[in-house]
Amino acid sequence: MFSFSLASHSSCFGEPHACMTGSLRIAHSPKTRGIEACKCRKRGLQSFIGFVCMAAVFSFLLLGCSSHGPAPLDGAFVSQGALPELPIAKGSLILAAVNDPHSGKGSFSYEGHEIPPVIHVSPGETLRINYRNHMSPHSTEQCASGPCMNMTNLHFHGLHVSPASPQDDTISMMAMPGESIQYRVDIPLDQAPGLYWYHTHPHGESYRQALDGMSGAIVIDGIERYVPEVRAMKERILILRDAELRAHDPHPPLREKLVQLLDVRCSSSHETPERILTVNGVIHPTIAIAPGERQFWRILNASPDLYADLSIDSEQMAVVARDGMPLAFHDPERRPENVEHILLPPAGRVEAIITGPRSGVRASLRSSCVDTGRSGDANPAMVLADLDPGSYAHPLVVQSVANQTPPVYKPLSAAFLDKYESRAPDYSVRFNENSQGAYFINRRKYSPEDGPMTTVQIGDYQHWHILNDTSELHPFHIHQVHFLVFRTNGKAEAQPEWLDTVNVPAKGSVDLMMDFTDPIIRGTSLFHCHLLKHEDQGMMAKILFK
Ligand SMILES: [Cu+2]
Repeated sequence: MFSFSLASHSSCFGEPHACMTGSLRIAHSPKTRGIEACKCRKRGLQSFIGFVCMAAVFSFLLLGCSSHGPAPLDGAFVSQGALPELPIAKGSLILAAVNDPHSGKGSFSYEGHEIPPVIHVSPGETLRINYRNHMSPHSTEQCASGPCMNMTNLHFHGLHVSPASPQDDTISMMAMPGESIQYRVDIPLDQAPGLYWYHTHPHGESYRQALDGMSGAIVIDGIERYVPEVRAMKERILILRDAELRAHDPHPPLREKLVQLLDVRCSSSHETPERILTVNGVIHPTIAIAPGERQFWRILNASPDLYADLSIDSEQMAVVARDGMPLAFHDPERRPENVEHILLPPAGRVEAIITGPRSGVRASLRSSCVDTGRSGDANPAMVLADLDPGSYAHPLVVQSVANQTPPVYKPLSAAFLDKYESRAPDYSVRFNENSQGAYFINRRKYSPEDGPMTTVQIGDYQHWHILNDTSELHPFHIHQVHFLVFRTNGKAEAQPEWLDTVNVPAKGSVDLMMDFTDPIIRGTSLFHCHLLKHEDQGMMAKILFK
């Protein structure tokens, strides 16, 4: 149907600077000039470029110029272009788990498109999801212990909600292919407003489903009550997910070049990078922002195992919230804080005010190399997106309706914190591995039949000590609970932060003050490593909140 002669025209489609418009645009940007796919006039590159253009055309036709942003990455050979906006769902929705008809991979389907919505819900409301498992009982994919069974469920990561059915129950709620589950999640009135997320949590299959992109953002509305200045700003959701470099990519160097894969050997890991990070499904998109314009970016690392150490050339990020929790939530005096970079482990979120670089200055959002340790995966530096004043057409400010509910604060005095921080740990968690590549917590491998590894009485705070006995990083996560990270490797944090997922250094430790005060959180729940391959292989344990 198409031949390489298409690409031997003086430009792919008569445009010297773009293969085509729309979601599959392969656009030039000054930072990537010299590596773009569309330099069709360079004869030495004709065959290669011809293939790229043909693949783009083919993908374009397959996917029908969807107005819902880019196609899934495996459909789009190269999909650099403007950052797509994501569909929005309000509080009550039908979500289906499906197998993509082309790749066979797991995917969420919402309103007929394989693009997970950003779910908006307010404190005091109920989130209702009719979750239907339309995946095949005969998977073509491999999970932790063989072919995937395509069982699935949902976890509402970071929300302070009940771990009992029909809420954030990832233990007994499970839909096999053909089954549905109904979630009714009561969002507490004092839920901190910010960026949370939903992802599947079937033990043994979590990694595969997260890698396939079965996740989405949840916004608890009302952050402007804590940070009034964001109300007048253009808001953007940025979801980082994975694109494979080698498995299905006939020309891996192109993807590597698109993200300017650098510092491959910065890590003590000897592994070769296998994946890169995309933003809202696009490799190295451009984000329109005028010089001096302030935008509110809400960034989620939805990768099952890649860290993102984020920075923006020439600009600082003014952090507003971490893991959904506004900095002001526990300290009404705290204002947005400028940082040069911020480390997001898998599952981590940051919300920050970003200022457009001054006129004539080019800037990119980057992830620096993260040394994941001797037995960790390669986690190289790459460019995630370009900030683009040139593509800025008109003011994009969306005036949100002001939430009139007064903010709830939860301040804790220094003396109060010191009481918990100075006492001996109430509980210790040890991440272990063995030489056969098995993963444990406190030398136990998780089994769904296990009873709780520990029981806590709801109503108080506790000091937890998390030790990493291994030669690689592990992010610690506990469901339904935020904790204050007050010590790393035995050293007091200069600025302790409230998180729900924290990196634990290789052969190191963190000390946490767990907030077990919420009477809603009663029942059996989970804590685990958020490198989901490790979780699938047993680095998880149950906790009973009594
Ligand atoms: Cu781990």
